[in-house]
Amino acid sequence: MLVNLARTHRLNAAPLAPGPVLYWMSREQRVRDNWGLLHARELAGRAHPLVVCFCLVPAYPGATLRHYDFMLSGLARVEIDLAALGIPLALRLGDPSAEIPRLADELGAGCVVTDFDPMRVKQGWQRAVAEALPVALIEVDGHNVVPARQVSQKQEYAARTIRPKIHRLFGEYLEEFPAIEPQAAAVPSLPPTDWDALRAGLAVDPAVGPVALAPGEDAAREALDRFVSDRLEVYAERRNDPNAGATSWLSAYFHFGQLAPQRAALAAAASGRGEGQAAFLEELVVRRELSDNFCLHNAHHDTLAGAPAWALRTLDEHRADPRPYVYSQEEFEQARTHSRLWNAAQNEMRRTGFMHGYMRMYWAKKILEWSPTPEAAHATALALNDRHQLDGRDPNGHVGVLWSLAGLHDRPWQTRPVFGSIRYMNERGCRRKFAVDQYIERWGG
Ligand code: FO1
Repeated sequence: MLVNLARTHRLNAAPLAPGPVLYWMSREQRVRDNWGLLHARELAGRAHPLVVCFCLVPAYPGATLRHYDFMLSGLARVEIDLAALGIPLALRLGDPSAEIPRLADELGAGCVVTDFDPMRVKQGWQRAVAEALPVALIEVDGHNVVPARQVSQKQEYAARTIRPKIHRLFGEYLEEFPAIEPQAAAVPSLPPTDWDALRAGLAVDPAVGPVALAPGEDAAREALDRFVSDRLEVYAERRNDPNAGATSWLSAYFHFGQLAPQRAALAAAASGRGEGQAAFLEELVVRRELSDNFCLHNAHHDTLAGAPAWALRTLDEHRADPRPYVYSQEEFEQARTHSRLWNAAQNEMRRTGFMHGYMRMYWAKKILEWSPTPEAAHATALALNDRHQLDGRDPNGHVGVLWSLAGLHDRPWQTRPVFGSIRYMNERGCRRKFAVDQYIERWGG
């Protein structure tokens, strides 16, 4: 087999029948380095056709034109690259719970393969599809180097508990991707996608517009190559300086599946960039897989209720503490706070679709301090993150917000007003770490 079966997981008990194979692409929107597509291709073999489907949901929760523009440009490339391999792309518009079983029925599919995704929305779609299909639905983890279901069977406490589990299996799973074999079997003829008509039919908020990041698999690979050759060397030392431009800027490519984290891990592991390599692999593999582990095993991953019990208790004990400032979601969104540093971070995100990782922590912690309740703070931070960040709606975003506001994967610290024992950050601390005024000047406070 081309694909290690430990990366696969059956989502229903229906049989795997001989016949066409349908790959329902969703989280992994790429043709190269895609374990799900490779597994579907090997199941189809020479005898049966493989058809790829992407089901476009016209109003994915919280997404805006910024996200759809980036995603659809990448998918148009996917269609071209699949065609070069003789594999058709069926683009369906609507709810996957209905569309995928319908297409599988039209094709007389013998099985359906799809991407592992721990998010609530995706899990709901997959459950509905698994129940409706008369044939096997097989999930493939094309996102984690060590598949999430192999790393751990429970929610891990912190990076320190998942790290040894990942490290133990890392060598076994960090393998080179095989090339996908072109398809010679006769395939059902499908009309090419009318991308302009699709764009015109979207029901998304155009107020948050496209950003400058180049979309698609080729652009993602170029961005990875540039990062490894130009910035990985200084990554360990400079990644926490929001002015240094030393981060990878790859998270949007990972979120939309235009780049496999495993491809980035292979490139970093082969780079020979000592400390930078180790620091990047920690973020890319340990922290990223910790986020998938949390969302997979915590049914409340998208609300404050997902936080650890000690954190919920301390936030509750400080519920009535007077707040130094109280802002509405709209005031936060428009960067109308008293803090020039906070406003600058919000502006960076609004304009570029990307806020520096260090500022994301400060930004979210201040939303906790300046909101009427911890629940309102969580809702505001998540809504703004999902609306403006190109990598919003991702397990990493959920974990980042809960880490900042509610002690997830962290421990209790010294008690303070509003925060209780949640780790605190302030502008003075930022000033010790980097040139705050330069950052404010760049983004406007
Ligand atoms: N996945 C889909 O299968 N269909 C969609 O129409 C779709 C829209 C979409 C818009 C913004 C966004 O950030 C994500 C979107 N996704 C869509 C899901 C995405 O591929 C990711 O899998 C999850 O958000 C993270 O796991």
